[in-house]
Amino acid sequence: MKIACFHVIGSLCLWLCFTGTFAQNPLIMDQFTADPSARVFKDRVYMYPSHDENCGTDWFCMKDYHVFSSQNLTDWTDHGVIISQGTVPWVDSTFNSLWAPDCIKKDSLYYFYFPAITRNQSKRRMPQIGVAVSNYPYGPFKPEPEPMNGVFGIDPNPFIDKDGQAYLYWAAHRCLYMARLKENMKELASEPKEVKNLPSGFKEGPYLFERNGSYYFSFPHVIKKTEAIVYAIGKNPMGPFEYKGIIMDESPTGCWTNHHSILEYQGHWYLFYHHNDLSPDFDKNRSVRADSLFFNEDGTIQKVIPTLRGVGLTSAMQKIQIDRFSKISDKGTLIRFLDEQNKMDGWKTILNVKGAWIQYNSVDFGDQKVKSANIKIISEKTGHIELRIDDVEGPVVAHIKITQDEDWHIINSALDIVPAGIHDLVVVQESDVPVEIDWIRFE
Ligand code: FUB
Repeated sequence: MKIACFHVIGSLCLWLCFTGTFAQNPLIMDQFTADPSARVFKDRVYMYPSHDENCGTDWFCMKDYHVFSSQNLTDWTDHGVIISQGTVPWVDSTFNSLWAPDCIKKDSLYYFYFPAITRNQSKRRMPQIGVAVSNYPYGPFKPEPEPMNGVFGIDPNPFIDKDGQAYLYWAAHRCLYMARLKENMKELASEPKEVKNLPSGFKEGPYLFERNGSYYFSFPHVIKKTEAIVYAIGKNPMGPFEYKGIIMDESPTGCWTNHHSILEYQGHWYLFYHHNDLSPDFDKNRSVRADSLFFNEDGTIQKVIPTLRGVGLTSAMQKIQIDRFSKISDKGTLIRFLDEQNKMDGWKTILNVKGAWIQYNSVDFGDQKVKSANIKIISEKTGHIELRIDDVEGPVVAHIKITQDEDWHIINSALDIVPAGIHDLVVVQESDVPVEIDWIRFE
């Protein structure tokens, strides 16, 4: 799972970057990304994440922002850097403090909101929130010379209601705040007001959206040890909001932060969030993910269970990274990094014993065009695996003889049956010979 990217010339990068093919979680594999604010602009999803780096300290290091976009939630284009701390007049770039951003369109302009530590503060080092404006969702964005007046804090989230009134939500002092925005989207039209009646405890990263006349106010909240994502519902963008519960439990991998956005795209709802998939030992280097989100009939939100498979279809003719599985056998299947020293190379699947299996859902085989399967594999002995569809007991698509080779090699095998349309793919170990699989691709 690698991405190639041409050189990006500052914020002038428009469509210069190669389109990667990442159907799975995490969505971006060539850099650390966090705090995804996903928006639909002109039938395309644009994702504005923070950009984590490892600067050798034990804290966040965030110097710039990229924007990514996708039409199918599978293939993501990196449009390059849209804002860099050194080019924003009011930002103190010794702090590497470009935390969670968001973007919204009003009339024909795109307003990008971002927090940072400002220059010219005497003692207080409280971040402020600034705005940058563009004619396009992918930039170039022109930052305002000064941060917004009176907005001290992080994690800005703009919202425009159906009547055209705009609002800004943000986090400060472990609490959440809101205010109306002026027509120009750059100034507050009302005094900041704390969002009340929320559960006690650390809160940040607010995200407000409207559905069927209800205003969903969602936010990361430390209930036990780390951040869960929770929500409240109100009848007005300024509340009051009634607390409703958890959208996503705290990270099973121990990532302390989570930060999200929720959007409807082509009739489906999605939760964008982050975990620390590519940096299991340092949770300040995070990676964005997406999973489907569903509502109950009464408008409440069903809990989202994080998956590796993520969202979107994977073409059978792309490299199918089966380690981003949907289901896995109870015994005999392991997932490991391909190279512990280069984690961005991704993962491999190890099928250790006969009967071990792994399932990868929603593979698009198209219109009966595929004739054979390529599998990138390592095996110390000869053996057999089967490719099945739909289920571990489903029809056998290919019975593949594994040749012995301790180096990665590609085996090509003709198909016994030629699937068409969308199927779940299952790889089943048919011998007691351990095999390591990087990817499978049909042709
Ligand atoms: O990315 C830095 C900070 O971590 C964000 O601003 C918070 O929401 C948390 O995700």
